[in-house]
Amino acid sequence: MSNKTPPAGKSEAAGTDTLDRQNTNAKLESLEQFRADGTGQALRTNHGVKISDNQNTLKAGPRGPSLLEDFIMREKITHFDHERIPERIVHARGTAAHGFFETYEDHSALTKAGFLRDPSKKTPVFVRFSTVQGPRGSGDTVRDVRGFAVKLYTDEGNFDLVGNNMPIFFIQDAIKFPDFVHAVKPEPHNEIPTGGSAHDTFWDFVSLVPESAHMVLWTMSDRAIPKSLRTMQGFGIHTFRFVNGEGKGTFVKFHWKPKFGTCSLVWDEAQKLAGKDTDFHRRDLWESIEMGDYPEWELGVQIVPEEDEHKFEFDLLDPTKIIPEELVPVTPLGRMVLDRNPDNYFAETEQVAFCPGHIVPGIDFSNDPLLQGRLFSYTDTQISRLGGPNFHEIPINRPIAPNHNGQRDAQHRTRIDKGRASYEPNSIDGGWPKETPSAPIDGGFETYPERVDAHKVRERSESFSDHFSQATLFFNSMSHAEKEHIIAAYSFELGKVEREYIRARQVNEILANIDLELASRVAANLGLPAPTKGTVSVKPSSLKESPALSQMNLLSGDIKSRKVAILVANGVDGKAVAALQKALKAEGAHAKVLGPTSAPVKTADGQTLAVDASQEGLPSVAFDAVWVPGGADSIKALSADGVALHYLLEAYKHLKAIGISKDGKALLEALRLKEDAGLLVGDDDSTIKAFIAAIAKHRVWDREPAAKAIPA
Ligand code: HDE
Repeated sequence: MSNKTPPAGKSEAAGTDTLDRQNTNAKLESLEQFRADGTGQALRTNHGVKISDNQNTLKAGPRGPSLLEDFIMREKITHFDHERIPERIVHARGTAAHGFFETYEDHSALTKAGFLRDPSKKTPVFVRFSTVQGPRGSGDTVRDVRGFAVKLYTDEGNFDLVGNNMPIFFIQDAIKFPDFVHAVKPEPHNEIPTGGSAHDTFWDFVSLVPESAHMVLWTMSDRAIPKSLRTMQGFGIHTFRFVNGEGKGTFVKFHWKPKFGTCSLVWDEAQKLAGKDTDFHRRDLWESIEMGDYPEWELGVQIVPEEDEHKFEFDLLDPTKIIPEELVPVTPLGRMVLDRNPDNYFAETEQVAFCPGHIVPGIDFSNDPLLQGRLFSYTDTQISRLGGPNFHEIPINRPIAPNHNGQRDAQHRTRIDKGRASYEPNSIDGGWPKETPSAPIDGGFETYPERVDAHKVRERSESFSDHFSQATLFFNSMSHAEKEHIIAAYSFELGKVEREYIRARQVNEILANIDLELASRVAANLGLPAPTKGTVSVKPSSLKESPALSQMNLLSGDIKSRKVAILVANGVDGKAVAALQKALKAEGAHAKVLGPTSAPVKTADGQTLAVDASQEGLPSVAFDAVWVPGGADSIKALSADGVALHYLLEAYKHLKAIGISKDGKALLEALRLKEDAGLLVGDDDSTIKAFIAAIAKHRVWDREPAAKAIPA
């Protein structure tokens, strides 16, 4: 053993980190070794032996018993036996994509986080979207919160922003999470319902826990049935803290705003889609990336200086409250683009492990008691889900920053650590790896030195006690149509609750404290007496409305990436089809020609027109709008075809834009549908223009009362 003093090592911050920054791309490339392609390769065992027969087990004679010595068969079956890992307890059903984040400018006045300082840098991201209640195989379009979890592989380590598509949560304290999840998950005796909250245990719990009132209202709103994953907002929910190079802290709330606008399905459409295309959301995400309609969001923050912490009517640490954007606008920081689909669902989407505790220098936590509990839960859950503490070595979880330390061994360790010293301090390995002092940039992580001077208590702060004023604010901020949907959603869900005392408690002790009109309308639908007053005195929010909460105000204004069905049959006007396709393409929308079957049709002038699918194969719920071009024979055929008639009726009921050639008036008459702002008859350019404008409005809301009167 040498007794010489080991050479003094350089500070890692000054040396290796600078180099690492330059080498980010090289590191990303080194991850390539984990992506495998079997093209041109021999079939081999996991240990590299070429296989000569993958059809037959080794047997004692062609009709004899199988032999235990068949290591090839045993390896294959053993691996198969263990293919599934425990699914996530919540957020089990998910889908994900790769992309990048880039900051618009240097935000170092706010934070020293490197990925928010250098506009020339593209930080790789992996984003997983999920539903919460249902298991892995459940439907995409159920009424539920959506997870919106972003892993940013920054040069300074991974930053996971593990949020949802709603800006608040059901409970205020982490200790209630298992209770909440047990209540919302399928009931224990029969494992029903799959993917929904319309059942007794959920409503029992939330009607007993008034802090859930605001979030339950959000889940009864259209936000819980998003049109697609790329038309959802995302939120970090908790108040976090930015810390700049001078050590100054600022409270922030994270927001993701989608480029394609924020919009939803209608309830009947969501329910039908759950059967017709269980994979509706994941398919849309996948296809939009394949087609080059890259989903994009703007990351922004609401900024609250520390000295303003107590200036609000609510507590910044209470996760059941928003900061209305009218009080603190969202400051844009940068943009995130998803431009690559995963290669392998299991290796990436299933094995990705998010943890709100994964932060980088420049970002820190607040004392939100829900966030504090989450910091424990996520690492713990990965240990059982991914089989041990080395889940950070799974390729999708690896940071691109180096991660040397003294942690060793345990199940599934893949790194072969060199050197003798797995402890710190050491002198044998030159003292490496060493601590990096905190610094204005590129320093080691240092927790924000918030002063804490208190008694140890199990208590809820008095400032967390208002559970209703922001729920009322949300309800008051909705458009007429959105309010009607909320009333319908409560009525639907509570209508499935078997115990009447639970329905009554939700109406009288929760809804009546939010809005009496809401409570009495729901009560009437349930056959309960209408409450005349609330059960608690609520100090109303001084803000009467927050327009930023209504999705009516959050559309993109264009029709990029929207999908239009063109219904055709033999004898269709081929030129009209081509003109519409051209006009839609110019707007970035996608048209699909749908025939009575998948076979091509003949146009009026004798040409062959290829169809993309049959009308039955791609139902109206898969589209944003429908167009019926002219051609007397085509119209005649469609008018006598129940599938085509149902197609139009359904699109009408789901408040979609519909364009019909003048030739097709008979179709409308047969269905007894009347022209309106989104049901347009004509063939000229101005009709096409009006059709495009109607699609951009997403739905024809004024049609809703008329649509309700039409048979389902
Ligand atoms: Fe989670 N949550 N959660 N959660 N959560 C999980 O972690 C938990 C909460 C969220 O795509 C689990 O890896 C506790 C709020 C998302 O992989 C688990 C509490 C928000 C995802 C867990 C909360 C979320 C999860 C299950 C209360 C919005 C999916 C599997 C203290 C800000 C991430 C897993 C992905 C997943 C625990 C509350 C969002 C069990 C204890 C609030 C998006 O660890």
